Amino acid sequence: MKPSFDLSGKIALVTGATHGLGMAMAKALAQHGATLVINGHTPQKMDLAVKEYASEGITAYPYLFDVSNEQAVNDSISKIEQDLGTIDILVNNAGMIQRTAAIDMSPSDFRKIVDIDLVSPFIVSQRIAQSLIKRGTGGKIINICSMMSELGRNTVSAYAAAKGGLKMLTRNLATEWAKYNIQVNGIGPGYFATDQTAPIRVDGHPFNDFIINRTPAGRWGNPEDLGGAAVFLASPASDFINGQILYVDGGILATIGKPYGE
Ligand code: GCO
Ligand code: CA
Repeated sequence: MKPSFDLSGKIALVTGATHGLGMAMAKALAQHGATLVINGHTPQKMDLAVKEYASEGITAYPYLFDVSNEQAVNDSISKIEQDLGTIDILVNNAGMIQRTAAIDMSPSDFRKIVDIDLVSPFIVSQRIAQSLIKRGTGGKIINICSMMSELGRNTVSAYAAAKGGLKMLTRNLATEWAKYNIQVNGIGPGYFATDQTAPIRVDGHPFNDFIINRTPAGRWGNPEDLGGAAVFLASPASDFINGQILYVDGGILATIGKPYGE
């Protein structure tokens, strides 16, 4: 039997899907048949995003809510369920980064990053799992992790702590919800050309050359490079895969790196 990557009849919610990696993954899910629900928290960005999806023939159903606000998450998911039905596929993509040396990082900023990048995926996953368990036919949760789920780097202490935590949350939720036929996996993007990395990607910034040299593929990832992994982990083709992080990194984690010029 051919493995199925078909998402027809499924409802997918992608958080933080108004731009960047979230948008690229959301497009891929829709192109494979899913009904697409997008979350964002800025009305103007949301309007632009809906138009961008439409320009590619994709209907995106927009829901504005703050993923770190439990009440807002509960109310919005209930609304989505009334409007469209139970969410089958959740991509916890919304996240934020702050690049500040650990010695200067305020505890309140640290907490804010952990709240968005780690606590929010828990809140949204729990709410959606409650409905999936009630319905009883399973579903898919995909947590967007990072290179920083595995590696440290100067200036990203809170982000790395949160993304490392998200990897373990993935394994833990996979453990607890496997019996309901819910698969919880993660995608760990390497270094991608997005707005988030724009400040460290500018020509002449030492980090730009560093990443290109550090990545066996020799380039930054394009958001579209994530589509295949998202579709795979959302589809029946991955039904016996649970608690894994699939790194889409051009080979970074496979290697210690190489000296410049090699
Ligand atoms: C950084 C980058 C990373 C990436 C990504 C790597 O400052 O090192 O922004 O954090 O965004 O998550 O996988
Ligand atoms: Ca962009």
